Amino acid sequence: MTTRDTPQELPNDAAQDSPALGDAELTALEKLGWQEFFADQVVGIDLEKTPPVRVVEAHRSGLRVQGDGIDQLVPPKLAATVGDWVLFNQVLPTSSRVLERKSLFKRRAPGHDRSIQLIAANTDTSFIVSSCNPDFNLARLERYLALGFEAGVTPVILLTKPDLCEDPTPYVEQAEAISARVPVVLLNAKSDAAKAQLAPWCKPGETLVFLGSSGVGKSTLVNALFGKETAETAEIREDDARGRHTTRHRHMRFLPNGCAVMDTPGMRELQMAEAESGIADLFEDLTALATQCKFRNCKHDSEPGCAINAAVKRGEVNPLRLERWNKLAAEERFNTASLAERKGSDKALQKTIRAAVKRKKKPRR
Ligand SMILES: Nc1nc2c(ncn2[C@@H]2O[C@H](COP(=O)(O)OP(=O)(O)OP(=O)(O)O)[C@@H](O)[C@H]2O)c(=O)[nH]1
Ligand SMILES: [Mg+2]
Ligand SMILES: [Zn+2]
Repeated sequence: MTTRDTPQELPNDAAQDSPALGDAELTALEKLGWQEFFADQVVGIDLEKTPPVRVVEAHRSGLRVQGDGIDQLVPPKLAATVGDWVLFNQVLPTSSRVLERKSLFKRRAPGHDRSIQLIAANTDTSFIVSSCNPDFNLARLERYLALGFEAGVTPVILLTKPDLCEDPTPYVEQAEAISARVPVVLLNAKSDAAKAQLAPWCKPGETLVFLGSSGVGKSTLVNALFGKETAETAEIREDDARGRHTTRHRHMRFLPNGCAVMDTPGMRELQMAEAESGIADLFEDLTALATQCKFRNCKHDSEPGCAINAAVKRGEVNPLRLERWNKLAAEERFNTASLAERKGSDKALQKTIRAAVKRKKKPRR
């Protein structure tokens, strides 16, 4: 065991935001969002030996986990993310078992190493936050929503800063037109009303995550829910309404009623991968129409018998939306294939290495 595998006790000040202890009826695990779904997975397991803990923060140096009387940092080698429930191996933390997830929000990792980055696990609601200002972008919202659907999480669009624009109606109309399945809430994150507007989703045992570009007000909304400054916020740039990447790492805080709230840094790049069904759900009307195209591999470009293009001509489908769907779907196919290829080549490489090791071990005659 290397020293990096040894759990480190956190300094006192790091533990100051531990779960709220106000509600005596909840157990320590329930305060962290423990649900039947996870309890069912640990029947017959010795929980003294491997107690359940939840990943509450992700740092470069590792993952902070909390459980009943446990608050530690685990080296980043553990393949878990914020929101995960883990059966904590106290001797070798990186060998802890990650419990099956209820949901998982992930994206293709930025940069060139073809991999998936896990963003948030076991969330029940994903709030996709956008502001009523020039940074509002339909295509970007659709990306978040498709990944939300793919994650198996109910997405809700939150439109902030209505107080800073003359008329928020066009923003609301555009957001509402994206999908009939996605509620849209217009709210001033700095107002007293914000907390009450989000209350329908803040249920005991449930986990919420705030996602969206930098500067849209995610941390301001977290503070609204807690009724105090628990998350750092900062003014956006005046020239282009972009944020300053104030929140640096993903972390969870717990409301006294046992609802977990996750804040995330604004994501610059949101590349689709392994999200085919999420995209299909978001564009369900187009997905359904596509089954009526003459050719199964129709690109909905200029092929004869294309049901989608016919619908565009009849004025039933917005051509710009069709363009965005085509682009997203093509990007998803490319990224998913390239990830699969890498996984395949990794496997092939491992096989070659194993074979070489075997050959080396064979006694020479
Ligand atoms: N007037 C007004 N200001 C808001 C509203 N929401 C957020 N702000 C302000 O917008 C700025 C950015 O808010 P943050 O909460 O830091 O944004 P964020 O999404 O957490 O940004 P990152 O942490 O960088 O990803 C702050 O100055 C907030 O006070 C709103 O609804 N109305
Ligand atoms: Mg923030
Ligand atoms: Zn077609």
